[in-house]
Amino acid sequence: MTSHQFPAMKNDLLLRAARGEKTEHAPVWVMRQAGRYLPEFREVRKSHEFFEVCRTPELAKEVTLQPIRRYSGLLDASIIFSDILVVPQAMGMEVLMNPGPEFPDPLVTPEDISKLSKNVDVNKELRYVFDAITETRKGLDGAVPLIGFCGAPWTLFAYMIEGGGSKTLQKAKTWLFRYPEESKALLQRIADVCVDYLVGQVKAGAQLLQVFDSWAGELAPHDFDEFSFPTLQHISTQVRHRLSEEGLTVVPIILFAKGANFALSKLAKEGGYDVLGIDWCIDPLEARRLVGDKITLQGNMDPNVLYGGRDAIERTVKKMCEAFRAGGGSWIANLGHGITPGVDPEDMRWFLECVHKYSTQ
Ligand code: 1CP
Repeated sequence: MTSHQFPAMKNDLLLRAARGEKTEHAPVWVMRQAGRYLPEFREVRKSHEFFEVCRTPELAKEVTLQPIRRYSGLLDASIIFSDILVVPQAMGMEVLMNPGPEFPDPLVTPEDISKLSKNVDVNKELRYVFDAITETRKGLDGAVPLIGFCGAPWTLFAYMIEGGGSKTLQKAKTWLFRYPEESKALLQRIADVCVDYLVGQVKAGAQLLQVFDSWAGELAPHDFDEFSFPTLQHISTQVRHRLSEEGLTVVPIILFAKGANFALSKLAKEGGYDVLGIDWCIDPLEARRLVGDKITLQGNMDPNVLYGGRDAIERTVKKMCEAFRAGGGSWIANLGHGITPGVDPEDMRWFLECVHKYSTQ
């Protein structure tokens, strides 16, 4: 139940796979499927700034639907067009996109935490995302489920301190090692906003949720355990608790902790997620061995294979499908990270066609 009435679902493959059911073929979607590799997206961006697209429900709906229209019948999910950095914005930080993320005033020392908003009202600050979700869900007309998402606390913490992308995360790690207690308090504060934000997305119409911990693999396993894992577990537990308390559908939750393959076993046992995303640095069969048979896996082709031509794409998809099938259990086909701007949209189509061909049971 949500507070809205939506069209009946015509394709619920993704929802079934996420709940651990066997499906006719692996449902497939691609991280960043609405984005710069699509000419129709670049066209919208010519006249609208990045966060303007996020903040205008009509535009966010349009770009979310672009890949669904272009690859009609081939994609099994849509993901709301937004960015993980809308959460730091809601917490009172300024974020620019040019072309990568830039924080003019990043957090430098723990004293700067006092500059963040004390009580973040997501219904006010992120209402535009909820409205975009409701509009998009209507616009999809039941074609495929709509995924809502947020960034994981550790990944957001890293951006808020680094002030943008970083190769080494030196500043964010300095905080972890020099100010561990202040860091944990900030991570927890971010996690609480994420919980409210994810619950609000389900209320607005999101049918699945994904948490992106893009920088998880930059941490030593013991640092991941200490700083990232507790907040990831807090999010899954609290979101489920709040959804059931408020009489909303307890939707499946996906965690993509990129590069944290060392943590797969623990995440499967104690993380509280229905689906675990994997990147291409682990064999799907090995991932299955680590997570057991209850969890759905998602992934995992190297996005750069999309630059290798049709034969390379077909060979790799075939191998990926064989490995996931050999492992047993349910899975969702995806790339091992987001699709990049230089990919030819027809090569993306070929990837989707190959998944349909080789993942049919
Ligand atoms: O000019 C543009 O249009 C900017 C390109 C772009 C796009 C299309 C950015 C800037 N964000 C997005 C959309 C986006 N970001 C989505 C949309 C839904 C979809 O998948 O189709 C999603 C899910 C994200 C999530 C996101 N943003 C992540 C997590 C996933 C990942 O790739 O690891 C991260 C780390 C970001 C930060 C971000 N936003 C944009 C860029 C270029 C980046 C990464 C910068 C960096 O390298 O640190």
